[in-house]
Amino acid sequence: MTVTAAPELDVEQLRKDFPILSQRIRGKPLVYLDNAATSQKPRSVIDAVGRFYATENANIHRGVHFLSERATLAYEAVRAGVARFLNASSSDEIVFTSGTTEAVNLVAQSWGRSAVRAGDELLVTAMEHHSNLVPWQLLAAQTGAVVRAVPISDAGELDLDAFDRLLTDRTRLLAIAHVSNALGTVNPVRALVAHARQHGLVTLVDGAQSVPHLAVDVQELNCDFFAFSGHKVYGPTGVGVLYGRAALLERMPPWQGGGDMIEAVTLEASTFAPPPARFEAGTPKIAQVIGLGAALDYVAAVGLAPIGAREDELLAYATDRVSGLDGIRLVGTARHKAAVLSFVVEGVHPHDVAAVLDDEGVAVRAGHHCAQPVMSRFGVPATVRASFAFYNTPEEIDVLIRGLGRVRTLFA
Ligand code: C6P
Repeated sequence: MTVTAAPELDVEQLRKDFPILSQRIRGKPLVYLDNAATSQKPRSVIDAVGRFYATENANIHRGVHFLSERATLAYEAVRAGVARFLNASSSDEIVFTSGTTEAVNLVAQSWGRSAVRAGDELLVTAMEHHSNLVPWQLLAAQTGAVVRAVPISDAGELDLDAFDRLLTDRTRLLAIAHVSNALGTVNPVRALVAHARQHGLVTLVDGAQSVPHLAVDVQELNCDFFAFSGHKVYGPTGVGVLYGRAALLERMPPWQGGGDMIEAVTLEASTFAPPPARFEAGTPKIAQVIGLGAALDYVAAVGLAPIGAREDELLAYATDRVSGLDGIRLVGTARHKAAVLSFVVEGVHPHDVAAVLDDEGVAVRAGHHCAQPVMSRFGVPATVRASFAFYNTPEEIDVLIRGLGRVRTLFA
């Protein structure tokens, strides 16, 4: 078998697609290294949303007039596009949500409230974002179930022996991040999902941080649910996706009631539409979905393989340069990582580091990254996190390194 290397991207040219990147911040060129929080948007996405409002805006699934029909077709075409993007077997398995957070809450409240009983166990990992932890804690409080977490090693990898030990005959669910937002670890989700399914568990993969960097095939992963957010994959805020295996979605009750999710309503009772409409109560995020469609088209045109390859190079370069600096400790040194470099500077609070970097035009995130259990595991209140997209450059990483040098001088 011959392995074809991913083609090189013309990054200089591609950067021109992102109007925000040419800005100056505090008089310095913007160095945007906060892509795990949200990625920047290409012109095609900005234009798609603007064009929708300027020429196509109408509510969907409700009108017989021209605009409504056209908007409905456009919205449903994106659903089909998302199904192709994730390789779902049908677009009926794609539910639009406001983001990963809402997708996980939907599963917890719909599947969870109907399937989980007192004493059942819900297995997560110690590296989950709060969005894939708190909804399960809420479900546990509502049902009497118990949340258990797979511990992580000093490198930020899952303890797979502990994973085995934590699977009991009471475990009902595995909910796991594909890629950790705080550590960058890429988890072996395919193997873990396979193992969990052998034990009869329902499986949910939080793909918020994987979808922008890796090609995802939900049939290959064989998970029951997969969630991601549009805004981290070059799309608008306010829209996300829940993939759900048809057989499960069909059995799940609605979690929110309102327009568009019903079949028939009387004053006494209602019957409900089949999925995915059952889970999309109220006027949907129409313009955002259109923008998400444009974002996925953009990603397809650039290519996820070259995007991932480029980001791996950036991460390797940044890891090498940052670890060469005195007084810096990396948090998260897993063998398989994607696009995230978390670290602490000895004796300097991460917020101070980020403020100095901001003065240099460098945008990073400092804080607990909505993953407080990860911070506790590594004994730090917070980290500085530089996170990369394909449009970043080694020269931008050099600016980060110079900024960190300035931190050392200021706080020596
Ligand atoms: N992480 C970060 O800076 P929403 O907010 O619903 O779009 O995504 C939530 C979420 C869920 N899972 C993971 C792994 C995530 O990284 C995020 C969002 C951002 O790391 C904002 S806190």
